[in-house]
Amino acid sequence: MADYNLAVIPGDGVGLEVIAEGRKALEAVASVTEGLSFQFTEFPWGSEYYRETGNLMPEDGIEILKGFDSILFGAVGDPNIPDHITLHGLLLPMRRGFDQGVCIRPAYLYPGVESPLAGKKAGDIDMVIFRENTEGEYAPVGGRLYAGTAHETVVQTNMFTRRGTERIIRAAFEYCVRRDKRKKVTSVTKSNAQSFGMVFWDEVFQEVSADYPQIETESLLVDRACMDLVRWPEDFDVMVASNLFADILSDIAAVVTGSMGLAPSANINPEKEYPSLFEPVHGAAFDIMGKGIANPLATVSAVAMMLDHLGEQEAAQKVDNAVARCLQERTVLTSDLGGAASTSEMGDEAARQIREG
Ligand code: GGG
Repeated sequence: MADYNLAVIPGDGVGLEVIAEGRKALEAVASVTEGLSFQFTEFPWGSEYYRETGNLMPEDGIEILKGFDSILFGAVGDPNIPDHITLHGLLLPMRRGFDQGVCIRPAYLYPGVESPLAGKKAGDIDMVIFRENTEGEYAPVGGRLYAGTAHETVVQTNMFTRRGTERIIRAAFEYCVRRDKRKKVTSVTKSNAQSFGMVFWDEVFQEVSADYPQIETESLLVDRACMDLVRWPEDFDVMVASNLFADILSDIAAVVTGSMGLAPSANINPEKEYPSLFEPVHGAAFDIMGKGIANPLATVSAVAMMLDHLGEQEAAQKVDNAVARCLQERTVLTSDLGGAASTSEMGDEAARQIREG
């Protein structure tokens, strides 16, 4: 048990709405857990800050955040600023600056939640996606020449390092060993087309898998993996994929388990040299921002992942159980799950469940 120093960055759009509920969950769990407390420092970084200063975060933003135990992040994106400016100005510098190479995205079909896929029962879909988080297709490597001319030339290069590739694949296997489930790791690439980077990924997957003979393995092309996520999602246990592929796969996984509003994400610095970052998978959600109807449970589940990473397993379990009870009881739910509750009513219910659990 300890007093944790948390950096809170609500960011943009519905991020501002759901992060307030994430804080409520942390305050609730602290109130029922002996010796656990949190100090919050909130940073107003994001698109408004960009309009005022020309940057999404201060130049020394990474330095400022370095001393915190963890970062709770909302969302980034603005209808009037190009997405590549917002994403590359705030979230990606933190993932790279803090060497958060391991991104963990669980997707579980909870009791009380209906999948859009026919015939799926609670627990049928239960997978954890491991996303390489600092390189691959997100590497800012490339350039643009002769802009606006007939010779306009654009290069965007994927980057795969042995360190980054082996680290994420090994993290997926290690997690699979600890997880009390089917014990299979699926690697997803497109090595028939991407004959350098993804062939390399497949080779590293083979090498690492040799250290885990007790774990079943499979390698799928990304198009096949997308089909299977929709037609046979129960076949997946732990998946591992590159930065872009795993981002897309985790959106499909979130939707087949009932809602983007339930999907949490942990951006982990495995060596714990720097703070890790916890966020909902969803973005700023321009279509519903400001309406107070976003589902905050993805953020509450991200809070549980943060507690687990900090070594507060008992507190993490209290928060996870509270989310499961909210969904099973179905008395207070946001509209994505068929209810009529506001974001803050849903957050209050999660906090009540944590306190009374
Ligand atoms: N809460 C995360 C967020 O703001 N997501 C927006 C987004 O586009 N993220 C891209 C990514 O995670 O790679």
